Amino acid sequence: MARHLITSAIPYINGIKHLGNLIGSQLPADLFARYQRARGHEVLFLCATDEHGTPAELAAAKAGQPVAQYCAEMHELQSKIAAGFRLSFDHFGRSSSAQNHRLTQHFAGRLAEAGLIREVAEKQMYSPTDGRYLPDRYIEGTCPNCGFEDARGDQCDNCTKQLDPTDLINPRSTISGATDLEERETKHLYLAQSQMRDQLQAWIDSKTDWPILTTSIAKKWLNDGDGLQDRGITRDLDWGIPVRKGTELWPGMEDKVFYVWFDAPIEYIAAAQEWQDAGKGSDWERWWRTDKGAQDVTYTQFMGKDNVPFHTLSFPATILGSGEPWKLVDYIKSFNYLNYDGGQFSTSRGRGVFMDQALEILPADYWRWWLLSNAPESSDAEFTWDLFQANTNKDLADVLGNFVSRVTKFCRSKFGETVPEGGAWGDQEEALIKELDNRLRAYEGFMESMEVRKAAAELRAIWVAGNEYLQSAAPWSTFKENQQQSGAQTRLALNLIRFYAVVSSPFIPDAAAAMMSAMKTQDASWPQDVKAALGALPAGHAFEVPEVTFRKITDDEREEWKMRFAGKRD
Ligand code: B3M
Ligand code: ZN
Repeated sequence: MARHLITSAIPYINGIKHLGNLIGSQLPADLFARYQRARGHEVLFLCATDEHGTPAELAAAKAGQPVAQYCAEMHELQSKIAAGFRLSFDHFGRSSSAQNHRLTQHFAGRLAEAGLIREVAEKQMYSPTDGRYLPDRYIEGTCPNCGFEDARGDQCDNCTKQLDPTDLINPRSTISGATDLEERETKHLYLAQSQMRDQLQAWIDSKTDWPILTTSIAKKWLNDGDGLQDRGITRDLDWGIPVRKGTELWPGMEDKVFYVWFDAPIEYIAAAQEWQDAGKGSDWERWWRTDKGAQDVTYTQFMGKDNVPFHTLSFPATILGSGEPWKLVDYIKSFNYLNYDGGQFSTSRGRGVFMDQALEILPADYWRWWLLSNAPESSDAEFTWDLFQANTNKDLADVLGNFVSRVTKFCRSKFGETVPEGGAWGDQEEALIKELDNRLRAYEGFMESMEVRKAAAELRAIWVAGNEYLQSAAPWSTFKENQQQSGAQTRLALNLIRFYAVVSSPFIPDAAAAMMSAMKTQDASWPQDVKAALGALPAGHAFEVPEVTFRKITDDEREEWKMRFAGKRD
């Protein structure tokens, strides 16, 4: 039994995420976690809300709430919505937890002892209008790298370059819009990533099996030296983790907090402590300390491409720099962006579908299936209502749902609600089993290597093969001449429903559970041998005809939703 530590990028607390965010990290991470569990492996799947930094402060101010209260409420909400999508986190933590405070301060202390933290007197942007410094998202302007006009003080969303507020051309305050900004001198802590350049380079170079999307971004910043400029890890903000050297105060840093991107990845570790402290598990170090069992762990991270520099350079610099035996990531699966109907999802303009709205209009499985089978892997992908309707109606309603309903209804009408006996399988059944076997092994391969679209395509082909078998075996015709043979065909088809439930459960867990319950079985063991698996429900085993597994999306609904989610005009 292998052991898999799996983390998804932790979503910012500043509101409900859209479907593009969901498919960029949490959903594929869940797919992988569910798959590894289904294969009998031990999994610790962690996520959390990212509660510090300017995104949190800005959103709380907008909501007119104290930040702590805003974060607590929004965490509950995000947690509820995640459950609605059946994201199977072992723990959904909070980066503002006491555990993360301690651990972040601990890492800072270790890094300081290792001589990897410098105190730098530097110029920061100060806004007299706002009466405060403007770090990160409190400031926007034109990206010096690509010319994008809405680059933020911490990063350009267009070219992914990490920025400092002073880099921006024509900067403006996002609080007041003020442009009369001035540079003022203040002291901050810098992580000396540049001293770890060789170590990081060697580590990245050793990752020859990583997706090109991941390594190309890492190498881009390594090779032009950019990502390894020493980075400021403190900020002039009220909300955040107070700057400490371990448990000691840090002279001169009394009014400052750690930068959100310093503490956020540390929350991956803290979430395991929270998981244990919440009584959900024990021995968190077994997952995170290579001197305490984690040397046997395979650690996989999921994230959108804009998060890659922080996970390939900054966080490893923290881990390696600590000189302690923490587990480093083994594989980073990163994603491109999902666009919405010819443009981008936009939170400010309410453009596109957000996670809560999605669940209001359709069950989670529809979204899971469409998003995963269209995951933005090799390039950006696009959500359109036409595609969504066409794909889900075909794959889920016409192929899978129809199979389940036809087989169970036919059996009920001719043989009753038990698996029929008699007859034997012949060439046609052997051919189907052979095809299923080939496809299942291919599916497993794609799931192992996290090729999400290819895995979905293979799963779809597995469903189609059953439908084609049913169509050509036609037990309803056979029944007229040879009831025994019709019974054998129907027995296979009923067993296929269980087989489909098991192999499809990582993608569509609710439908899979409904299929299992209709087949009145709890045997969710992964099919090692397809033929044996198709004998799991023996003659005489009772079942029931399930409610409609997947209803079709109508043209009226499609048009209504198109309008509803188009967003306000600028
Ligand atoms: N919260 C950005 C995002 O939600 C950031 C990820 C942190 S991962 C440690 O895309
Ligand atoms: Zn840019």
